[in-house]
Amino acid sequence: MGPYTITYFGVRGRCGAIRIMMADQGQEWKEILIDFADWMKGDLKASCVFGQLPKFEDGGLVLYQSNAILRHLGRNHDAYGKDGKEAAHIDMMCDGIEDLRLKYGKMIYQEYDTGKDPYIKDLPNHLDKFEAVMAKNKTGFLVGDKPSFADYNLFDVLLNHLVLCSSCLDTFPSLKSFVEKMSARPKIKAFLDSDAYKKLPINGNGKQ
Ligand code: 6SG
Repeated sequence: MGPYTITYFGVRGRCGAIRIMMADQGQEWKEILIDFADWMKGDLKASCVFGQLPKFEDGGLVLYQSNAILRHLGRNHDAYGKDGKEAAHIDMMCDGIEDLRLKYGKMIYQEYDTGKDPYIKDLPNHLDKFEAVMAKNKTGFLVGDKPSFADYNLFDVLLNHLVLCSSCLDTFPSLKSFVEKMSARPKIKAFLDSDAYKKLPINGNGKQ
């Protein structure tokens, strides 16, 4: 497997979870950051299967779609459950995280000024679902007893939401402890403290 390469815009965005997962799994990867002017030339866009980034390369394998990339890393690094039943639950959680990520993206990119406050007000009605799963599993992870790609995905989305609203996990003890423990994993901590991570804004329009 590998070496891995990410081609994406200079944001955390849809590569936040992928990068955190690679860091925690002890992987090194190459970053190709594309600026807006280069993207607008259109050649790279035309070469992408869905006309969008991120693009991910694992040796000769070229992948698009951030969740497909996470699943691929899950298979490569034994982070996709211990059997088919766990894998199915991990898929289910990842799809639930995608629903929240899409709602967040819509608010950030399309209606930040009018939508931010109602979004924060409604947020507990989404976070409580993840809290319930996390509390029920009791291992500190969504499924099974070690991190899966869904955990890295949830962790990234929760970090973004803590920037949006620093108190958003105060009523969700299992999620709060999950974020604290994931943040303290040595390789994740080193990555989150790195300039490579800190220099990137969360979103492409500067809102957060
Ligand atoms: C945008 O939506 O970064 N890809 C985005 N935008 C460029 O021409 N389902 C897939 C997946 O999960 C979604 C891909 C995603 O992988 S991500 C893309 O390729 C396009 O469609 C959010 C992000 N935005 C960065 C960005 C938006 C505005 C300024 C910077 C890039 C530069 C200008 C427009 C796009 Fe830009």
